[in-house]
Amino acid sequence: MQSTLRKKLLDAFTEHEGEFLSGQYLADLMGCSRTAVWKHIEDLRHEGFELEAVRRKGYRIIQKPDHVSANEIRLGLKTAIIGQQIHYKESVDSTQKVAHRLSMENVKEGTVVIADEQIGGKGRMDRPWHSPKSTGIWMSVILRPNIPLPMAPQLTLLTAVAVVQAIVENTGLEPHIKWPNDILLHGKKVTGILTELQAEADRIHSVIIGIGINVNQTKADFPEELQSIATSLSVEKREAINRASLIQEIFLKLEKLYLIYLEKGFKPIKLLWESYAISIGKNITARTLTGNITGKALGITDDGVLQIEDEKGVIHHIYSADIELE
Ligand code: BTX
Repeated sequence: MQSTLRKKLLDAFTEHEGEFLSGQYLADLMGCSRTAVWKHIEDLRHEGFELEAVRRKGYRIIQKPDHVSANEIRLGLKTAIIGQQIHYKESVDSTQKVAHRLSMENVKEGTVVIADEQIGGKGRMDRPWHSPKSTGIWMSVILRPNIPLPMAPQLTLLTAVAVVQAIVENTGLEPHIKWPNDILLHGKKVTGILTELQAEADRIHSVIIGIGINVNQTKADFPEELQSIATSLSVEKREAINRASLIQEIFLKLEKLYLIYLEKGFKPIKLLWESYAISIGKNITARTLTGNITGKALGITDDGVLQIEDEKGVIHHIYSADIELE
């Protein structure tokens, strides 16, 4: 009940962005007394929202805190699918694990798990993902596309495009993508994406897309072994970034691209992906589980598979690897 009222309140402020809303208007909308509205407003204040209250005009939200719980993300959210359900945890082992559990319970498509901190954040092949408290975006999105299993890696590429577009939109920074899942700023990793599947036979039950973004860490916040390879948005931009606003932008871009993808397939996404990729046309080494392949990166196929031409002119198809640029 409380959370439904809260949602109504935040939805009203979202719809009337920057405007004053009177106590009476909100009371009518929420179906409660003006005193109850005032209590909700006070609660928001305690949670760090900056609100202005003016006699005869009402209330207006001036700034939301840099929290990433459902409230801050709901205020201003313009999507219809992604982020409509948010499970926020202050501290969690890995948002992927929580999302896997929720997905088994058949939660709605677009449900997102967000944590302020991960103790056991993971990358690909069970590598650790450093996810310190209150500085980054650590989240997992549950999707249920009706696509065959081999197409699932395309969603990693799609997500990378969405995150890059959102970063460009929100910060003006210009990140690049290194196949398949690294987003880099000035050659350093600012984002990692981990796509995991729940499938039966060759049908996908759900795709769990883990997104880790370094947002407000300082250089010193990174452990020594990451300092030369990792960076954050605020290090590059030299100012603090509001995480909730960036999350909203990611949801919006992700939803737009996802709907295009479901309707038109991977081709339009592929073109966008290639426009942000740094490796295409360059000499690279792909470190795969079965050995290294060095050559020129030709591009990706319509299925999202990386093609490398070695010095003998043989074209290799790379499904999974770490890439080094030469
Ligand atoms: P990856 O395997 O491509 O990258 C993992 C490697 O990246 C690590 O071995 C380390 O060298 C480096 N690394 C670790 N932490 C960071 C960091 N914060 N910034 C930059 N480099 C780092 C990438 O895997 C996929 C990461 C997905 C993370 C999200 S967070 C939400 C969700 N929950 C979860 O447990 N994982 C995903």
